[in-house]
Amino acid sequence: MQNNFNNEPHRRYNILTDEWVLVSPHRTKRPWQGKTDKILNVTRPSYDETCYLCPTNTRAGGEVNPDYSGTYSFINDFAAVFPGSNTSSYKKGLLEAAGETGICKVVCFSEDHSLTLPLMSVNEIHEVVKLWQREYLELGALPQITHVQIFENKGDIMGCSNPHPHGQIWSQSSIPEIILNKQKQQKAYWETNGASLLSAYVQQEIELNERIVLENDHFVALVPYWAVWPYETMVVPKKHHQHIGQLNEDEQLAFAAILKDLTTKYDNLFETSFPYSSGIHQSPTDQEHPEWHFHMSFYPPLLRSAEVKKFMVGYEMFANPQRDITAEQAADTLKSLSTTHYLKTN
Ligand code: H2U
Repeated sequence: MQNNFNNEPHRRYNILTDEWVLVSPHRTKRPWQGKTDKILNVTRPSYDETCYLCPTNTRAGGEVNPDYSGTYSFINDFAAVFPGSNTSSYKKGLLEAAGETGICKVVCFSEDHSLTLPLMSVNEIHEVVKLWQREYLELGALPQITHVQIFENKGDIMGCSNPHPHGQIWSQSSIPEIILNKQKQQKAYWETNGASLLSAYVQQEIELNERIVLENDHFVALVPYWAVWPYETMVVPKKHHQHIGQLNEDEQLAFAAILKDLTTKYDNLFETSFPYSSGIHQSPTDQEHPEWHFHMSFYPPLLRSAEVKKFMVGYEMFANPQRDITAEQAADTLKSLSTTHYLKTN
């Protein structure tokens, strides 16, 4: 490790968003007398008659779920955007607004209410990957859709409304800001170098081997050099794929396998069902985007234990993101953890 980055404050550059993060590793020594969040390790039944997402149950909007097994997706009953919204654009002086349409979906990963991704088999996660592929391709093919955001909120401290294993997809008529930033950076690199920014980055990370947490034939999982969240990771295909729809069968399985191992390590870190928001960033669907290299990011909020959460407040709200432990320290910790789930070793 060059310089004294494990002990001294420094800033790191995010090549994907053109932003900086302040790293202050010496601050991990400060005492914590603030808020703690008790995360309850409850075991859940495979079927819960009060759950909106379990098979055969009636959802909040009155629809009845089929008796599904495996994955199941449906249009969100409380969608943030919907088709046919016809609010027109508005501009008066400095005030500006624009109408937005889209389709929001809920994707159940399994009929089994008690599961989470790390507790599912690779074959079951493979079915989730195939569902994400189908949804991305089908929604992205609609003329009014230019962007498809796949994500999961896991754990109630991440705002997840229900423990049933599920994620969401918001597809919409405009391309959101974070995606536009990442697109700009990747396009500039592509136009100058004729190669994908993330291919070059992954190559460098594999050579250095300081932040790689997991690697298989087709994917790496690493703590990005510019990580903001304490145990943030990024899962990247080694091959330059613009979107998840391009993964062949072998690659889908490798993706499922690395997701299982990574989320298992997360659970093992504090021996709890580890909360996070994860999301897939990939090519918008308005036109061809050769510069895009798809990747999935995990942003977990926990810092020191299952009880102490990182807050994005103060300096982070007013200046720019800041972290305490370095990306290398986080990667070392994650690397050292088992890929056998702690609930399956007892
Ligand atoms: P979160 O757990 O990430 O909040 O996702 C659950 C989504 O499920 C949420 O967006 C939707 C909510 O609108 N939902 C339905 O569409 N129907 C229901 O009956 C309950 C929840």
